[in-house]
Amino acid sequence: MMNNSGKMWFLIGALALALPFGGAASYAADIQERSIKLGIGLAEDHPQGMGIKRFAEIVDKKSGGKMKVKNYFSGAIGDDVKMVSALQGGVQEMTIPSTAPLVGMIKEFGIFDLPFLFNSEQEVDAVLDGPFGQKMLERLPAKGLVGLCYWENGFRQLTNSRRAVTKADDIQGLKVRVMQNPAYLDVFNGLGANAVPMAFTELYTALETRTVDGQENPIPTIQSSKFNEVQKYLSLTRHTYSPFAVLVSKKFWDKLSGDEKKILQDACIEGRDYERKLARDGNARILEELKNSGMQVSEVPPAELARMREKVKPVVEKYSKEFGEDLYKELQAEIAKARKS
Ligand code: TK8
Repeated sequence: MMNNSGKMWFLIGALALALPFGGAASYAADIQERSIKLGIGLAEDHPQGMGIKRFAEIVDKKSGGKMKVKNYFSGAIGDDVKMVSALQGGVQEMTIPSTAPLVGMIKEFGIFDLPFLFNSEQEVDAVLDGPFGQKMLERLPAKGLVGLCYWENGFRQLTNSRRAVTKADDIQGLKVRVMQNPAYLDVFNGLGANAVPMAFTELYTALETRTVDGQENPIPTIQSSKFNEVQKYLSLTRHTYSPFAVLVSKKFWDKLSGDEKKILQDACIEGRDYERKLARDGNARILEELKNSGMQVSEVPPAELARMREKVKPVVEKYSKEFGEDLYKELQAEIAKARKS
């Protein structure tokens, strides 16, 4: 039994613990000790890597130090596909893959891989952060995953070790690694490449040993994965925009209280704004650094981009049907709305 002064000290002690971490609100909240393993494919100095460090700090702070996020970088605990299945199995709590590797499981996510959909980041944000993006995330729980929000991988650019690609025909015959889904494969074959699907974790070696000639990824990824060491030519094609989906294991999510869920949800949004800003503010500087490191950077004239678009038209038609014509129309309508505003 506690006496009165014991009770008082107990209360003061509890308050002293709660106050530095946001005061009365977190004192009242239903938060338990949680440990969250979060793995990504990219390196620590990529905006995504810095984003997950920030995410961990936010979760720590909001939970009064109870929820701990432990980060793993550079595919240290598996590639995207492997980590997604670890989430489904409940042996890993979080990962943030590009949406493309999810397509084997939820084919509709392939809609984001259709080339030349988005023109600007403003359109991207409007669609992903709006009802369309949300609707896509709602497909995840049926597969044992919960999607919190979208971060930025970015507009993808083509690199290779053989020749400067400045026109559509230059892609002809290049062996290009693509993300692991059939739409991506067909798009690059449609552009004239020999497309080779491969996990991102194997890509550096494949480029180094010239198992493939090229690959395509956003500028920050090309740098943080050091592809400039093994790729001479970079073409500014912006052919697709890759979102990152912030995923939580549903098995883990279902154990969380409302307060704990809200912490992760809010931290996803704060982390997103931070990560997107880093990626976007860094693009021009990183491109300069890539040039200075010896990469030859080529612009691709609008007329040639239009030819590329023309070449892949049949692929887009085929897959927009496969992913659902209504879904595709809805996406187009959302983009058109964003374009006007
Ligand atoms: C990182 C991947 C990567 C993606 C790819 O895990 O596979 O090319 O762009 O960033 O998600």
